[in-house]
Amino acid sequence: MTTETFTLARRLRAGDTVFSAWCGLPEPLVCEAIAREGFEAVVVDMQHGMWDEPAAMQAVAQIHLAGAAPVVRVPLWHNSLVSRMLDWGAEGIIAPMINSEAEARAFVQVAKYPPVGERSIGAHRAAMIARVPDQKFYIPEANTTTLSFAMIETQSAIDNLDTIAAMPGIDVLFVGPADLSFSLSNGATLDPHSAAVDAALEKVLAACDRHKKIPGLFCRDAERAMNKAKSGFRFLTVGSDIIFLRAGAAAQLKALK
Ligand code: 3PY
Ligand code: MG
Repeated sequence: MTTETFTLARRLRAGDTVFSAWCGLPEPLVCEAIAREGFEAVVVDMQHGMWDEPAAMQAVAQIHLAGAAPVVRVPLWHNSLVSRMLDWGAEGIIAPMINSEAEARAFVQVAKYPPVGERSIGAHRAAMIARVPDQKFYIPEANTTTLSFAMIETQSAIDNLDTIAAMPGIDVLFVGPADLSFSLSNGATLDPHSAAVDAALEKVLAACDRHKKIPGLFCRDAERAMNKAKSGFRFLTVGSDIIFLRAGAAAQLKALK
């Protein structure tokens, strides 16, 4: 018996492109409703979103039961949450601001079991979510059935792209274009679509190609996501729950005028 219900890693490793939703509102039902519209993955954003741990644990289960892959972005420098969220059934973990080889290694230590890292044993909830009898079935495959996303969002990360991408156990280089634009311009420009960001995206694609890693990108809308999927990015997030909600409310209000 295998963890066949974990589909995201298998699909991305096979070369598929996956579009994901992104949720910051701390309500599992919002994630479930969005997943049920047909998104293939949903990110629970514990960095800038308002999630606490019990709600995030519930969201992971509800996203999975709604047929999408749950991915969690942990808060900055919260490596202890990485294996916790994997233990609760996340198929992928996004770690913000991975700027150096040492930070990539520290992330892998908690995200992957030996011999790749030192993730601690205790995946009882993940085994339930994966619908296997117990963790003995989940653990041997977990290094390949779950994904580590290193966020590339600073000048230092761009400078250290090759050592981050080469790190065994880092599966995805996931670009945060807002922080990246701010860092590349030394705090002068916040523009996720800037020419400097686009140039850095080409470097990320090339590093992924060299090191056989999966390129990912945060996008504010479907147009940008489609456009960047064409250039080679394969895990693309589209908007967010709050963007969808505000756009829906604004459109209805406008129609009343
Ligand atoms: C960024 O663009 O910096 C992100 O982290 C996306 O949420
Ligand atoms: Mg960011």
